[in-house]
Amino acid sequence: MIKPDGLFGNYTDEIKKVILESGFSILEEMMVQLDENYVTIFYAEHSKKSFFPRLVKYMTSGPVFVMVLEKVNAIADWRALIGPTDARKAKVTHPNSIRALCGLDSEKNCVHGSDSPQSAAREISFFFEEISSGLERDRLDARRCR
Ligand code: DGI
Repeated sequence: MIKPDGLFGNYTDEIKKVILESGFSILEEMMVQLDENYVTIFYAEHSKKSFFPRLVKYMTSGPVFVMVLEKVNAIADWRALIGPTDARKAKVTHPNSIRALCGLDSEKNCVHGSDSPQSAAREISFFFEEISSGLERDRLDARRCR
């Protein structure tokens, strides 16, 4: 996922280029504006943390761009490519990582990556089944209202 700061900074094309040059295929992609409810579901594991209200504000501050990436060892390789959670640390320890390129700190870190096959399955289904069927419903409702 490219987070709102990645989109605001116009990093999408550059990140997609890195993705393809690193041997990933992009199977699905979608731009979506998250709301508080969606962020609370997506980041349920962090919902009791002190930084959660800031995380919700940030993740709802603009659209996100979500992709399904495919590659042998995709999860570990993508996590290595994005670098550590704190972009300030990434700039020192992983200067070629995506978070070093476009992230700011441990909150505004530009990109997300699933951390296990289980979370990848959950997150792919969340975006490309639950959210996209909701968007399709909204689109059909809007057409019916015209
Ligand atoms: O899987 P990661 O995104 O690398 O890291 P994570 O699952 O530990 O945290 C998820 C997101 O929550 C992270 O990308 C940004 C936010 N976050 C994590 N730790 C902090 C944080 N935000 C703030 N403000 N402070 C933190 O310490």
